[in-house]
Amino acid sequence: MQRILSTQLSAHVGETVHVAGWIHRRRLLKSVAFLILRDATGLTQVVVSEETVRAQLEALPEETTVSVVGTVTAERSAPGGVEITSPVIEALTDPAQPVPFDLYRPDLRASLPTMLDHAPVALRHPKLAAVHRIGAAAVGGFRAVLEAMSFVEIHTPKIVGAATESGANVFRLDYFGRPAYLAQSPQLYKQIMVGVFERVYEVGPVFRAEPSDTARHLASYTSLDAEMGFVEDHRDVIAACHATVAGMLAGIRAAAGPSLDLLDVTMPVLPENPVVVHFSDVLEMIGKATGEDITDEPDLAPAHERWIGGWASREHGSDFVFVEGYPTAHRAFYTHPDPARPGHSRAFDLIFRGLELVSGGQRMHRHDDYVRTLTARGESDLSAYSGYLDAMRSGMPPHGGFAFGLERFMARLLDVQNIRQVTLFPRDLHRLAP
Ligand code: AMO
Repeated sequence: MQRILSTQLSAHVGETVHVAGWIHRRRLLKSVAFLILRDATGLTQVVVSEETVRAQLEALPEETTVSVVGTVTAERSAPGGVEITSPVIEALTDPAQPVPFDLYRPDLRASLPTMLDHAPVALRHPKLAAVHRIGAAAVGGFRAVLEAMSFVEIHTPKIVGAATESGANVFRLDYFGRPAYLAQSPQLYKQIMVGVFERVYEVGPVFRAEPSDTARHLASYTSLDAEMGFVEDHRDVIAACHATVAGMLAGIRAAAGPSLDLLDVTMPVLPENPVVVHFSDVLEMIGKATGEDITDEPDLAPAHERWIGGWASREHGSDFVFVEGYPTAHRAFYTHPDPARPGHSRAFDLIFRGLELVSGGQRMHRHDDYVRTLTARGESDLSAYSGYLDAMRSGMPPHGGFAFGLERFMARLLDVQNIRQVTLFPRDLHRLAP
C-alpha cells in the first residue's frame, strides 16, 4: 500500500491507509495508548487499544522510525481532525537510542553546545527544522529574483591558488605538493564570469579561518554572491542588492509561511527605495550622538553598526541600511576607488538590524589598476592571479557585485544571539563534528 503523509489523511476518512515516520511521542495511559507519529509534513495521532500492539509500542522509544497501517477516523481533538485507529505497527529500525532532550516539547530545552553535539537528532525538532525551511526559502527567493533579472547561476572552484579577501583568515592546504587555499569567496571567478554572461550568481560554501570565537563568525558559511557588468557605479549594484533582499523576503513569505508562524517571526521592513548613507556621515552622526571622536576610523565597529541600524529604524522605518564610501585602504584590493572622494571607495555594506549582512561595491576593471594596486599591497608574485588578470586585460566592462552571508541573514531574521543557532552543522575554532 502506498504511503501517505500526515497532511493528506483528512481526505481518507474511513479508509485503510499506510503512514510512516518517527515516533514523536508515546502517551501510555491505562486504558489506551497514543502514538504521535511525525513525518516531514506534520503529526498524526495513532490510537492503540489492542494489548499486543501496546506491548510492541512500549518497547519502541521516541525517534524510532515506524510504519503504520490503520483506519482513518474523524476525531476533532486530534491534529488535523483525524486519527488512525486499529493500527498495525512495524518498526523500520532498531529501537532509537535516547537523546538528552525531548523532541515533543514545544521548545527544545537544551544548551547550545548540547544541541550542536546532538545536531543530527536535535534538528528534527519542528522549530529547528523550521529555521532551515526558512533558510531554504530565502535561497529559493535569491535564485528566483536573480534569474528574473537575467543572472546566470555558476559554480566556481573551492580550492584556489590565491587568497581573495585577506591573507589573514585563509585555510592553507597541500594541493599535490603545492600550496593552495580553500576559497574565501568566489570573488575572482564571479568577476571573470561577468566577461562571459554579464550577470552571474552563485550559492555555495566559503571558508574563513576565523581565529576568534564570536557570535557572528563561522569558519565555513554559505555565501550568496552576485556580480553584474556594465554598471554606472556602485549605486546600480546597491539597487540590484536591494531588489535581491526584496526577492528573498518574498520567497520566504511564499514558501515558508507555516515555519514563520511556528517561530513567530516578525518579518523585517524593507522600504521601496534603499536607505543609503555615506561612511563619513555615519561617523559624524555617531560622533555627534555619542561624543566619541571616531572621525579617523577605517571601518565600522560592531557597536557602530548597531547604532546605524537603530538610526535607520528610527529615521526611515527600515530594518536595512546601505553604508557606502568605506575607506579604500580597508577594503579588498579589487575595490573601485571613488574618484570624487579621495581615500573613499565605491564599496558598500548592507546593515540588517544592526549587523553587517552584505559587502559589495563596484570593482576596478582595468588591468593596469590591478597591477598597481596589488603591487602597492605587497603582492610580489602576481602569477597566482594570472587568469583573473588575463580577463582584466581582455575587455572587462565596469562591473560590481555583492555577497550575503546566509547564516548572518537568518540570525538577524530570527533574532537569535548566536549564528550557530541557525547553522546546520557549524564549523568554528572548536567544532569539526558532527
Ligand atoms: P565579505 O568578506 O565582507 O565580502 O563577506 C560577505 C558577507 O559574508 C558574511 N560573512 C560571514 N558570515 C559568517 N561567518 C564569517 N566568518 C563571515 N565572513 C563574512 C557577512 C558578510 O557581509 N567578496 C566579498 C563580497 C563582494 O564584494 O561581493 C566578500 O566576501 O554577511
